[in-house]
Amino acid sequence: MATRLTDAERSNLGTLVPQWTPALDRDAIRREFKFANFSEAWGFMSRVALLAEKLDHHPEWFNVWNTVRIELTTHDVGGMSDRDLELAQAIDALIPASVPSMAP
Ligand code: HBI
Repeated sequence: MATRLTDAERSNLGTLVPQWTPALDRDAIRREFKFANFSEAWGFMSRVALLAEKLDHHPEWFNVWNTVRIELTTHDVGGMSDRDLELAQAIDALIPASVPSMAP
């Protein structure tokens, strides 16, 4: 069961998920990723898809060539929840180890 983010968590997003920004038009967080090419972007999306299935929480996303934009929100609570933070942190943990062009 997802829990809607509290006001304290909302004002602390910069610490909890520093790479993600609040969407301006809805109650969601978003992050844009740039890869070396489409193949790398698609490989990343495949890894995120497997992760999402495991967590039973799914991204809304958009891809053009080397760019992937992800938005996370929770339909079940009508806005951002702890499950969005969990998925965002798990996605961040995929980077950079599994993405050659994003390795340090
Ligand atoms: N993914 N982003 C997101 N939001 C949800 O509310 C959600 C989901 N994946 C599965 C899921 N809910 C299930 O718990 C069912 O409600 C379908």
